[in-house]
Amino acid sequence: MASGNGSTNGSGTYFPNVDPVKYAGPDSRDVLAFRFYDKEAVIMGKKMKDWLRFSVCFWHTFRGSGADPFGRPTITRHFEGDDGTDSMENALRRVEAAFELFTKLGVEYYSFHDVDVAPEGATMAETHANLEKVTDRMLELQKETGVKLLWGTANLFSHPQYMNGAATNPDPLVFMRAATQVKFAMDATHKLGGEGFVFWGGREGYMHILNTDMVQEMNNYARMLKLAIAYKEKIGFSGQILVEPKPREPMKHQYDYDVQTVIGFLREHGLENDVRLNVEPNHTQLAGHEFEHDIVLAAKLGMLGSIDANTGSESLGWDTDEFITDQTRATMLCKVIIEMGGFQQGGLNFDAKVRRESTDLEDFFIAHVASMDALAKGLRNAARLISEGYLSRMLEERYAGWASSLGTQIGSGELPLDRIAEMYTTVHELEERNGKAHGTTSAKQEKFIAVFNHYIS
Ligand code: XLS
Ligand code: NI
Ligand code: NI
Repeated sequence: MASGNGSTNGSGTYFPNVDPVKYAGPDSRDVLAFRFYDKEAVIMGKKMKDWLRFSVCFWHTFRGSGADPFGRPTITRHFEGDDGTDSMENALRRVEAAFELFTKLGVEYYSFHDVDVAPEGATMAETHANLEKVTDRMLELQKETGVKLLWGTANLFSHPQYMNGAATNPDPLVFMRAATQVKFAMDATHKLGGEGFVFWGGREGYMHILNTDMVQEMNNYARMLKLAIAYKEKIGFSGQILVEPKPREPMKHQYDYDVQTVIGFLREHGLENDVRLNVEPNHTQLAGHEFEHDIVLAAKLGMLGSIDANTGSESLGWDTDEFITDQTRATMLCKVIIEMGGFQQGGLNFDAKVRRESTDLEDFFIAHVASMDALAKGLRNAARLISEGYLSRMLEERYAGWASSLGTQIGSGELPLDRIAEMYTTVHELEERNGKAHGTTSAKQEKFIAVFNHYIS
């Protein structure tokens, strides 16, 4: 494919040289075709597109420039116009290009931050008017294309006024600025029929403990969530409120550290029924866990709302936001989705970007297609793994003791500590006599992996 040049000689205005991506089957060698993603195909009772609910994020795909802390932008896009500025004209052109890309990829959802889609004005009122104007056009484009909004969010981290935090700022006036942005962004999300509203606390953390009142800051963060929940009720917004954990970057420590921390925080403030989690595996890795750890934990605790489908490089200590292309990871992730019965209002949102060195226009099409296809393959693998049931039977067997009458008596709290000690003393004596102590049963890790690998093909 040659790069699109904005002419209108093919289908579409912005990417005339890219045809809508089609399912071509596993034998295809075309990187702009799906080998496994057959969106209408039914797997375990549900269409592939409904299991996966793919979403393209606006910020990386349409605002990504390849700039990094050490270098200037490397990527220029023809739909940015001549000047590439943050003008309304560019903003409106960009959304046209975005919907053409969504449609050609065949994704049904997208996500955005307020400032990705509309430029900030000189005043709050002007910023609001810009957002209204651009989102009005987005609403029309949604109606024309059938593409829907997965979630919206307010960018509470880029503006210099947020350098000391947004909701967690020592200054209440900055909290108010953040609250104002949240209100406008929630209104826009509601107008667009969004299925969620995300809080990612980029600046909600600290750089040094000596100048920080952690408890004040965490209480204020909870206050912001409570205000958003109340406002959601007020306007009749039915999307889910989501918190996206991340341990650090840009701050040294962030309060939304990981899934376990956020769930504890939500419970502390009585928010566990009103908030779900948007889990991003690259953040999980930054927290020192394996790729799938937080997704599995959130799902098992009934708290997984949505996924920012990306991955990082373990050898690098930052959020590299890479597209998922690895089969083991894709299968692990889809196993969780099937086990929880699919998403309710969430989806697989590509919070991922092409590399700084991937400067061709076709690169971002290829990146999305490759990841959608890897995840589609992962879904097929996971469906076979789950329906054949070997792995779940092995897991059940490993914990069978807890299903026995002794296990349930302990689990239910029926047996007090002294009774347990008394019983165990007798059991231990018996075991010693027979020379068979408990606790040395093989964990079968290699067998579990080997069985899992049977489905990675
Ligand atoms: C940054 C986050 C961000 C959120 C949305 O690391 O992943 O992109 O998803 O604000
Ligand atoms: Ni994210
Ligand atoms: Ni991230």
